[in-house]
Amino acid sequence: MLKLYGFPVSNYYNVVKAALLEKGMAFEEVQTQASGAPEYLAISPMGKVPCLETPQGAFSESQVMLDYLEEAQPEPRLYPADAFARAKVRELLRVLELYLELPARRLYPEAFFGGSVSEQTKAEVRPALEKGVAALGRLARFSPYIAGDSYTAADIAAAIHLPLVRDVGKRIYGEELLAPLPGLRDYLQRIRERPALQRVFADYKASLESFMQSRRQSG
Ligand SMILES: N[C@@H](CCC(=O)N[C@@H](CS)C(=O)NCC(=O)O)C(=O)O
Repeated sequence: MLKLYGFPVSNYYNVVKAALLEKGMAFEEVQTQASGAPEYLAISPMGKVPCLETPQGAFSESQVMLDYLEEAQPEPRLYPADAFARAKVRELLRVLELYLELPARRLYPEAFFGGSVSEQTKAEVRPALEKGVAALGRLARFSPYIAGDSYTAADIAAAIHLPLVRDVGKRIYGEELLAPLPGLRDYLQRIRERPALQRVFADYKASLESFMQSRRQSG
């Protein structure tokens, strides 16, 4: 059986978990924190979560996991069959990770964990996020899904990463950084209704308090 290493507050873990649930694949969740311990680095070379263990071995990187799951079990599809349409979904996934989630992540210590981030970092991240939002605006269709008429892996990533980017904007800059994406609010509400995402968000909520406590204890 597949084993998914990570924890239910990790957004990248949750993307893969939602894909497994959408596909109805059997998997075991192995509660794991990111770690530099040699035994974890042996299965996740950067020490990050998630890590996916398969009967043939383990590997890291959530987008690689999404590809693997699609190849291992094509139905129900999370990528279009057409090569170009599939490339557009992967383009959305990259833009969401590289140009929205990653810059926003630099602000998580202050936005979510009671720490502080330098004014310089805030000044650097803001234009980066604005550029990422503009890029997403050029790609997102919301008609009714982010890539067009079918629900894809990019919808899962959007449902999980974009609320974090939105909250960072509000908490750090006091602004709606995602305002240039008309239709986003309704779209997010709509896709959150999917049972797989409901389960992921319910598990997230259930473990948030103990996660925050452990962050506070570790300083
Ligand atoms: N590109 C990676 C990002 C994974 C990632 O950043 N995970 C976070 C938890 S949400 C993590 O492990 N952080 C600890 C670290 O960066 O060392 C993926 O898609 O899996």
